[in-house]
Amino acid sequence: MLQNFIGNKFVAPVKGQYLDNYEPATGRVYGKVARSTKEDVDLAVDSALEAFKTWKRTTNKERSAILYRIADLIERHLDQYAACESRDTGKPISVARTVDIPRAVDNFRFYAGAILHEETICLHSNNGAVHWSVNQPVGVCALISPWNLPLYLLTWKIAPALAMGNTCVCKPSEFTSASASLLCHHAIEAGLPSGVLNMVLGLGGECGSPLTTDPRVPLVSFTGGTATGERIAASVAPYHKKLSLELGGKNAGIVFADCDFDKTVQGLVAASFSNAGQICLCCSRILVQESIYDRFVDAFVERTKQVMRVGDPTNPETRVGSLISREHWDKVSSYVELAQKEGGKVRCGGKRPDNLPERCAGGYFLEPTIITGLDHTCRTNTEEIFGPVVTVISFKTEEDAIEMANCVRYGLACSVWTESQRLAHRMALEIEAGLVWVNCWMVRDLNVPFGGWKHSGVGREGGRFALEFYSEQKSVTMAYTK
Ligand code: TXE
Repeated sequence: MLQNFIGNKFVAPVKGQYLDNYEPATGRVYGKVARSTKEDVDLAVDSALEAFKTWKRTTNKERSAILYRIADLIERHLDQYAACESRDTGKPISVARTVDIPRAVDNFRFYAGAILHEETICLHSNNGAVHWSVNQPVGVCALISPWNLPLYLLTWKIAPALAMGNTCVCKPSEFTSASASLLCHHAIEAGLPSGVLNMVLGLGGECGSPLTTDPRVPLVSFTGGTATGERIAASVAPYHKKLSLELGGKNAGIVFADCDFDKTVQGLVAASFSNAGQICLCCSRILVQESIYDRFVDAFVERTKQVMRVGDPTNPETRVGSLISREHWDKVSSYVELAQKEGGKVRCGGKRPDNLPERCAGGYFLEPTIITGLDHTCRTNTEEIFGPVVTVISFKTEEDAIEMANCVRYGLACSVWTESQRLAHRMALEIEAGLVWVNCWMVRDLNVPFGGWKHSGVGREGGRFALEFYSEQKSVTMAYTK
């Protein structure tokens, strides 16, 4: 039974109600999650406000030491976290162990180190004054995260928020609250003072919404669907809060005829089907230059069938686990149907695998699906699907590729595959997206700004951009005394 975490204590929701927690790989309920309401949010914000009075006055060195200890504790319990994340999400245990949890550790270490080396502006100008700037904590932060990379995305927010001296109330996804709860145990063990980190569990409409609109909360950081992001932006607008939105994507992979063919096929199979396509950065449209289109499709289908083994997430050999929920499975599958109505041809996948082990008979699995024959402007090619479904489209010229890549309302990420540096440079500048990878995918450095253009988000996090977001900048000007 997962409870709320308020003032360093695990507490039952005020109304005593709970949600069923499903294991997506089996479709069975394996636990309960607190179903919180505004009353619980109020208690959590009270606690965070009280803690802010002292936490904001701690030194960077003190906060850094605690964040390093949290990182060490997650690392020490990596297997426990990985098992918990895999069970809650349906992702392969190998992915949780090598990607999700190590990246959560990195988030804490990165910001624990960054605040020890912070520099601000100080100017002795010739206008009779000295100017300096200071970054001060904002207050209580509302941190709302999704289900696809639960601990990784939540700690991506918690680490910089706490590092800068803020306190927080987190609302993990109702589908995946287990690793967040485990983190609370380790926050206590690491010596995090009471009330600095609070966790309210439950549904977005019932506790996420009162949290984001609480007037005592000056900052909201949200990662999730674009429609939810729109609702949050509208509801917090009257409060003039600091707002960061990391939303959906419809990312293109652009393959030019001069690419390193094998490396490109390999890279795009991973980009399309990692985490069953449930990463906002996954590639969902592959644009291939006409002269190598047929060869590419054949090789891409072949490699997908060969390496993307669907199966029980607890099996270390599994590469693709289940989708997050029955509803999400229905949504993703409905796009496979739509694609066919729109004239598309399913080249592989498109259905539940028929060789799953008995334990997974009721799980939400879908085979990696490749679709060809669609126009780049159809619904399948412009709406976010967020599952193991990718389309392959052919293009003639560089200008066509740019037009096709940019024709969607999203602008999160793109990958370009070519051996020509000049072409890669031109493409990098023409693509309307916050991240462009050339001859690679998902290679990340925490110093780099992260965020989307257009409907993919507002603001940037990562590196110093997150430190700026989680603080208020103040300029002080003091006249020289005569
Ligand atoms: O996300 P939601 P869902 C996309 C993907 C998916 C769609 C919906 O296309 O199919 O979004 O997924 C909380 N006020 N992505 O429904 O609803 C909610 O409880 C405050 C892309 O799971 O956006 C959860 O904690 N909070 C994405 C979080 O918001 C609210 C990752 C995200 O839920 C709220 C996941 C409200 N009114 C899905 N309503 C990415 N960018 O990586 C919900 N929440």
